Amino acid sequence: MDPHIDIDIDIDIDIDIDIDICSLPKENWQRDVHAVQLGGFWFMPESIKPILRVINNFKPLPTDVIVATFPKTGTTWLKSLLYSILNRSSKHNLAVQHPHNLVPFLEVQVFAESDEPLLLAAPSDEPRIFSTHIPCQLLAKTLDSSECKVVYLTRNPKDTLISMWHFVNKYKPDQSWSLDEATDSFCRGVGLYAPYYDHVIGYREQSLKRPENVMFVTFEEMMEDPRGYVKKLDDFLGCPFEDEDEVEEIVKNCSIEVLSNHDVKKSKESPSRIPLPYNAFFRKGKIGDHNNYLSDESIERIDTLTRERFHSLGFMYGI
Ligand code: PAP
Repeated sequence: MDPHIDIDIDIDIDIDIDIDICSLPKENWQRDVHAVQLGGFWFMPESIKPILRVINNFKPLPTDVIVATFPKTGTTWLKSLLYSILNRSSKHNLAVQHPHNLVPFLEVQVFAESDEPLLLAAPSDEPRIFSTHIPCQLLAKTLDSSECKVVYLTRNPKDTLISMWHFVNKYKPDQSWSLDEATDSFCRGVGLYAPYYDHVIGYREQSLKRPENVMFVTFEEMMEDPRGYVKKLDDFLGCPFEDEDEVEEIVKNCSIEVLSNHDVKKSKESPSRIPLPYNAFFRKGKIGDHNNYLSDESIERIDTLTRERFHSLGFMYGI
């Protein structure tokens, strides 16, 4: 990956808190499911208010740690890793709680209902760990206002698309969504928190501008060397391990095999404010699953976009 990337995108867009959602541009994401556009990104209409609450009310503490991701790029995995790194003896908690409860989403859980954050963590808990899918372009002011640490995880666009397509078809079976439709939406840049490319580029740029505060990681690098990445995350967060066995233990406890096999993960319970079974966030967790689904034509279409959107900027990732 070329670290000397030169990206100039419009970051830090001003948004009016009293925005009329009906006035926002609307576009088909799936058949009969519309997304609305805010600040150049697409969201479900019901997500707009909570997102604006986060943008306007979230005041990160310098000790906060934030997991930032585009959906389906490995959020659940990174949550469990960071939770384990920051709470060294976390094995039991990971066995009985979902990573989405241990590391709540700002826009889905913490600011779901009001401008006041829900107290999901004890006030004395430091560092607090939150997560978000909100693009950097909308959150830059908030993140810049604090010395908090942000870890952004991204994933190959084709595997990200396939993961989302499976997720939607499994958990919203009434809205059968063909892979061609899903690919088309992805390439048009319409979807949850989409366009994917702008999302990645925004955080990538921040990580280059503020490397002490924003760390940019890919699913593939982490999958190929999980031990090395646990140590890198650890160094970034300023709490280095002294014991290699601890690193090994964290990698094992956060593997998809271990995480998805805890009894609670197999139950029908839902993580707080997320109306889906615990196991909805675990499927294969592999690199390259798109090869089992995408046609050569679709692969070429996405790769062309990846070259245009990433490679032309010197960011040699995603193909
Ligand atoms: P979210 O953004 O909706 O919270 P997220 O966790 O980012 O979802 O994505 C789920 C993907 O991460 C799934 O990928 P797949 O569909 O290609 O299989 C899921 O399997 C994968 N995943 C979840 N936990 C882990 C883990 N511990 N290790 C590796 N991959 C994981």
